[in-house]
Order: sequence, then structure tokens, then C-alpha cells
Amino acid sequence: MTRRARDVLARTQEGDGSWKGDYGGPLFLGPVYVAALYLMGRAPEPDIREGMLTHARLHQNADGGWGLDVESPSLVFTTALNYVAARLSGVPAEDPALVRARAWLHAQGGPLGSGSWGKFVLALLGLYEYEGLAPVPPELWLLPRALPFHPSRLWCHCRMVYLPMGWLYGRRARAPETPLLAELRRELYPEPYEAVDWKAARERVAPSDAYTPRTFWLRAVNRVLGVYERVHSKRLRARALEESLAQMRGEDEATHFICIGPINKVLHAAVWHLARPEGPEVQAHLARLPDYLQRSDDGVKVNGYNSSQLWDTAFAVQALVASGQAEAARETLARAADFLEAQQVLEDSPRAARFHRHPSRGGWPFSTRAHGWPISDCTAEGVKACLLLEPLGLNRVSRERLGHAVEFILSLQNRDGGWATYEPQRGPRWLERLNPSDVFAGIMVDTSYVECTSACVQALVAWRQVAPSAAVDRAIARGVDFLRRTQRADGSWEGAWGVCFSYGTWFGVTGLVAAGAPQDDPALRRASAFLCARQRADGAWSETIQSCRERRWVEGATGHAVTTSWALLSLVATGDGASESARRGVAWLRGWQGADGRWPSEPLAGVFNRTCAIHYDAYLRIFPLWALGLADPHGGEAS
Ligand code: LAN
Repeated sequence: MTRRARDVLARTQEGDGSWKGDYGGPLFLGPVYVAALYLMGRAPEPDIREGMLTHARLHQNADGGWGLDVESPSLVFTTALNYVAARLSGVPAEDPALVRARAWLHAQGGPLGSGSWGKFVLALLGLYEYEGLAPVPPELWLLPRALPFHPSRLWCHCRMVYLPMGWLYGRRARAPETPLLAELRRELYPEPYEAVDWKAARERVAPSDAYTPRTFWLRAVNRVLGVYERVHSKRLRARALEESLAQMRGEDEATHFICIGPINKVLHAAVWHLARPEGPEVQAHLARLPDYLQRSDDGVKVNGYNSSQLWDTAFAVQALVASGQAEAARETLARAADFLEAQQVLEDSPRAARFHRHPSRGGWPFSTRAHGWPISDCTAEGVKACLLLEPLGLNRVSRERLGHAVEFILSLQNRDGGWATYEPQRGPRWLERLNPSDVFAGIMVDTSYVECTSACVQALVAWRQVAPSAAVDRAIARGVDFLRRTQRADGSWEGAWGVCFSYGTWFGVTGLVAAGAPQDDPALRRASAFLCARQRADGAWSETIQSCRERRWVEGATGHAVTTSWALLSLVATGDGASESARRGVAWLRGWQGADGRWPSEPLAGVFNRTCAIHYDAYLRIFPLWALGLADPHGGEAS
């Protein structure tokens, strides 16, 4: 059984030693991709276009709308954009699916109720007027860096999305008019387009799209920026556009035109099309578009990142070693070791300070080295995996390079003792009150997370074992302190990048245990009690994305193998691996496994910015194997 799971993992390894799979889920990425290409006078290849339409049709909600992700209730944002993308891809307005979509959209008041990013993309296509947008002045990039609201202080994903947005906004970029766009302006709005009060539309957001309320402060800032927009100097704007373009060039170079994520990627392509039509930048961007495309059973989608390869590979290694059958998986592990070696970032990005980049040397990214943005916890998982491979004689990363990875990790620790994702926290927490996205939470500032903190603590502890003289004790102690402070009164930790409390608690617990917390530590007792109280009658655990949105444990309809695995891994760590609770969890997990060694697909286990679910394809192959390997070490030998 464990052996069959191990074989499934081994069989699905790529030739380069990684695991590469579907990283879909969000339903706004495809439409933004199609819209940006349309602005460039292009369209996806016919097979891609058809695949994207299949994907959209399969994930249309019963009410006619589309959700933020494949499991979400309908939003105006994603419904308007998926409708437009379908029309731009040749679907006629009378198509029954689009008739239903239109009915839902009109019932919500049309695109005026969309979350802000939807309005922005519509404006790019000339389907919404710029006057109806909250201003995104590119001049912010010219402010002194020392100001707490300089764009360089924002979470890198947020600033890299608003960077091209600012340029496009400053230019009032708009796709060339076509008859289809004119038709769309008639179809999208319940009222005549000419009759829309655009200024009033700035303030509108439908209840479906209003997850993060617009604060008094945000509205005040928007009003001030609105006044500025009316009086702005043309010369200053020209300089701001130039600086934005320079920043985009820096990002393109540092990422080999992959860009940090799918949104800034396609917006950069559109920007370069307008700035230097048919120029080398456009060609370079087009060549890297396929990096984001994913063909799956449910059609073609735009992945949330260029891949999740490093992350999955580092976890796969840990799961295989934990399964106690490292010898049997030797070849698989050797190939994975090669991949880990090949993906470490060995140098800082070019002119890092000029482009507001933190030094990168030694870090591991989430996907591939070419992507160029290393992350705290990806580096930590990379270090952990290499050090696990070492006693097997399989580690390929030198001590010196592992030392650089550790330096990278240390350089990212925050003043509060925790670790954020890509950079140490740069902006004040109050910036979050200016979150203009409506549909996401926690996008403004990169703050400390339980996941990143625990992974970094574990990596530093592992490093200390092989390099006893390393000066990491204080960093570990401060990390532990952060973990203790962020445990909730009920014993759990709230995860930010996986669903949700089961994920966060696994990290909280394993971080404390790695740093030496004894099994009778009250924090571990409370975590264990929290998990046991949430176990289902059938022995499983189950949590859905709704947990993240509502910030309380919300169970799914059935047990989930991934949630159950995280709970079991936590119980093993707290010393409760032999408990009745763990035994029942193991029995459920074994019973749920199919004859082919796989676990049946289940709701998405990944999340970002508290609202959007994302699919980690390899998790169902990694975590049950890992959990069974540790919670039922002899179970595997039986078969
Ligand atoms: C990711 C993917 C990896 C993920 C982990 C390393 C797993 C996590 O531990 C830290 C956060 C991080 C790096 C992360 C942050 C948010 C991302 C980049 C994503 C979930 C992939 C897609 C998402 C990105 C923000 C999607 C684009 C949407 C925006 C709101 C900009």
C-alpha cells in the first residue's frame, strides 16, 4: 500500500527529476491572458483557445457565473472576464452558456460591480472607461524610497502586478476598436453604455466581489489621487512611465521574461507591444508564454506560476525518505537530487538594488532557477531535502552552496522573529488598509507566516546538525518565539498558503518539535487536542477553502486525504502517532486509497490571499505517502 503509493510517485517523475503538474484553480488567469493577447492584436493558437473554452465551460457555476476559482461561488469580476474571453475566442452571444452568464451578470448590476482588477482589464479592452477606475498613478515609483508607501515596500506580487498596471493606466492604454468590442459593450451592461455614470462607478462593488471592504483610508487616498490625476504634469508622467518601463525591463531580465507570475507576465507583454511594437521584448515575451499553459483533463488553463516543480520535488524527497523505503526509491531520489542541484539560484539578480530586489544568491525558487525569485520556505525545503539525501550519498549540493542558502534564509528573518515569503517585511502593516483589490486579503505587505517560519526554523536546525559551529541559535530561538506567539487559543495555527488550520498546524507543530519542544510541551498538547477534536467519526479529517475565507474550520462533505495526512503528520510530531486517533486516521487513509495506489481527487488544498483556491497536483501523491510512512511505518511492508 505504501509501496504502491511510492511507485505512483516514482512513475510520475519527469525526466529532469522533478514533479511537474497542473497548478490551476484560479479562474481569472485565462481571461487576462486572452485579453492581453487581444490588445496585442493576437489570439491563442486554435487548440489552446478550444482548450481554454472547454475549461471555462466545465467550471461555469450552475447560476451562470464563474467563481474566483473552480470551487468558488460566482463573482462579477470572473464572470465578466470569462464572458469576454469566450466572446473574444469566437463564442457567439447566443450560446446558451453565455446567455446564462449574461443573465447572472445583469442581475448583479453588470461590470460596475466587479472587483477592481476586472474593471481594469475591461478598461484595457475599451469595455469600461478609465474614468471609472480608482487611479493607479505610475508617479508612485518616483517617490523617495524611504516613504512607507513607496511601491518597493509592497509584497512583491502586488507591486509587480501594479507596476505594469500603472504604466497602462498612465497611458490610458486601450485595445484598437473592433465591431466585436462594440457588441460587447452592449452585451455586458444592463444599461446603455453611454448612460453609465463612470465617476460613481468607481465606488461600486457588488457584494459577491467585496471580500476586503474598502476602508475610509482607501477611499480618501483614491479621492486625493483622483484630484492629482486631473492636474498631473505631463512631464512628470513621462518620467514616471519611463521609470516604470525601466523597472519592467529589470523584472524581465531577472526572470528571463518568465516574470514573477502569470498576471504581470501577460501585462508586460501588452506593455511592450505598446511601447515597442514588434520589438525584441515582445518576441521574448511571446516565446515564454507557453511556460504558463497547462493541458489537463479539464481543458487548457493558465497555471498560477510557471510551475511548482522545486516545491513538489523537495516535498517528494522528504516523503520518500520518510516512507522508509529510500533504498528502493534510490534512482528516483538521485534524479530528484539532480533537479534540486540544478535549480538553486547561484547569483543575485542583475542590478538588484536598482530594481528593489533582495539578494538572491543561494536561494531556491518555487518553480525553476530561470524564474529568478527565490523564496524563504522553498529555500528551507530545498536545504532540508538535500540534507536528508546526504546520508544516502545522494546530495549533490556542496557545503558551500548550502551555506549560501542558509545565509539567504538568515537574511530574510523579520524583526518579529518570523519569516515572510520573498523578502523581509518592507512595509508597515497599516498598508493593508489600502488594499484596493476587493477580492483578495493580505496582498499589500509581506508579513511573517507560520509556514515560512517553521520551514526556516527546521532548515536551520538541520543545518546546525551538520555545521555545529553555525551561528543560527538566536535565529532559531526567535523563530520559535514567533511560532509560539502565533498559536491560536484553540491550539491551532492558521495557514496562509494551504487549506487551512490543518496545514498551518502541521507547520506550527513541526517547527516547534524540530527546535526541541518536548512532547509534553503545552503548545503541542493544545495542538494535538485541537486536531483530535476535529477528527470525523470515520477517522478522517477534512477542511475546505471556506476555512480560509471564514477563518474557522469548515469541513467538506467527505474526508480529505491531504487534510488527513497533515493531521497525521502533526500527531506523529507531537508524539501522538500511536494514539487511537492516529490509528483511526491511518485506517481511513488506507481504506481511501485506490487499487492503483492513488487517492481519489478531492477539493483543492492550496490557497492564496485567503480567498483563492489553487491546485497542488502532487500533494495527493506526496502527503498520504509521507503520513503513512511516519504514522504506520510497518504498514508498507505488508504488501
Ligand atoms: C504562491 C506559490 C508558492 C507559495 C508557497 C511557497 C507555497 C508559500 O509557502 C509562500 C507563498 C507562495 C510563494 C505563493 C504566493 C502567492 C502566489 C504567488 C502563489 C500561491 C502562486 C500564485 C500566487 C499569485 C499571487 C497569483 C497571482 C495573483 C495575484 C493576487 C497577484
